[in-house]
Amino acid sequence: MYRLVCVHCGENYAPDEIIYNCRRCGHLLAVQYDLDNIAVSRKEWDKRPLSVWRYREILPVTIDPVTLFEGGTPLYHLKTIGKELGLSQLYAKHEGMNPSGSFKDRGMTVGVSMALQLKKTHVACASTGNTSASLAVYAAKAGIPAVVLLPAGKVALGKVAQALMHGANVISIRGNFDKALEMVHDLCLSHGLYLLNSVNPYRLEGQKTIGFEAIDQLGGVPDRIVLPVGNAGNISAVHKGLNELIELGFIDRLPMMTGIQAAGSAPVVDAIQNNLPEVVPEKNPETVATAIRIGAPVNAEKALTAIRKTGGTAISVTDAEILRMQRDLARKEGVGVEPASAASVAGVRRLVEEGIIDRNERIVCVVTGHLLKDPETVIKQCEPPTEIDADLASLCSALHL
Ligand code: AN7
Repeated sequence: MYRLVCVHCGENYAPDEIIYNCRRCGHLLAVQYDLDNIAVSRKEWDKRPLSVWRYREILPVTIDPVTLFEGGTPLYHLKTIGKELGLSQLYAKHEGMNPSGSFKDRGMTVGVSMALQLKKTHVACASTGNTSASLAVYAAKAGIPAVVLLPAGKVALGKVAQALMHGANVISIRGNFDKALEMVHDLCLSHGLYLLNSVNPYRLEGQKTIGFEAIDQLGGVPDRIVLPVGNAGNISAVHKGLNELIELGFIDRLPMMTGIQAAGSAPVVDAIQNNLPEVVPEKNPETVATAIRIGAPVNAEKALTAIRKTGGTAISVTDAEILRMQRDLARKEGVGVEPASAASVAGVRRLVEEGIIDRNERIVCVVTGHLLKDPETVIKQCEPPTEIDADLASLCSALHL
């Protein structure tokens, strides 16, 4: 009931072909469903638990999926930060509440299931951290080996810990993420491993369910969805999914897709702000938000379309703005996220200040990963615990009582 279609030239491929780029023009492929002939009903969906698999009719997996109960993440109303910004309808979808602590699990439950469906025996990815953690988790669940390539010294501690503990073969390369992706892509083509970066069209199918869930939780389409952008897979996936809901007649408009990047790593923002036809890669991306330290986003073409077609925008925020919002989310809302995730809400603050966001908008920020992913960046921002002798007098004195 689906096929693979080149996002650029429209060339078709069979769903069981192991292919990541169009043979005719080299661009990426997307999954296209025969939506007229798929029996889906919103009523049926509403009966199922909120999760990636609620939407299984428009996912490519036909076998029993490799699942750890991903999705169904909370949508929090950010009352305090919203009030400060004059936004009464500001929400955060906390993707850090997924099994491995990031939104990547939505992609990996589908991607690793597809690896088994396509009879692949080995999986691989390059990663700024979360993709590797998630792949390690789902490969463990599936019982197949995983190879992950990381940029040496630039991956947050929690993510490396996960990739190692869940048993992936973890390789650190002396180079950045963009180089690691190039290498793992070559490895997969030459040695037959199944590539599970966002060039894999099936993985992104899982990620599109973030948008579906947000609409189901809100009871309607938000005016704007704001996402941190690295490789630009997630913003593209959410947009693709919402277009499918339009085609199915389940919704009648799209939210303004809004992408936020870190100032030292912002090629998509440059392309949007300067109205460029395509993204010019940033050779030396740098930011405290290591998850989105990506200079050559492979899904940029789709992301530019998503932003432009929906009247959205893309802006960058500085590391200081990101860290300030990470602290505000933690202390004013009880929402613990990693720096890249705080970028989406920091971007909203900036867009409000610049007068680009209308205060009546209903806004969903996707906060992509959990606070515990990057404990080192957290500890650096906080005062150390007060150490005292183990007696009540010392305790009272430490508490100024
Ligand atoms: C927390 O793990 O690219 O724009 O290799 O970990 O879809 O790339 C992570 C990306 C946002 C950006 N927030 O999403 C990887 C990786 C967090 C992330 C992004 C990432 P895309």
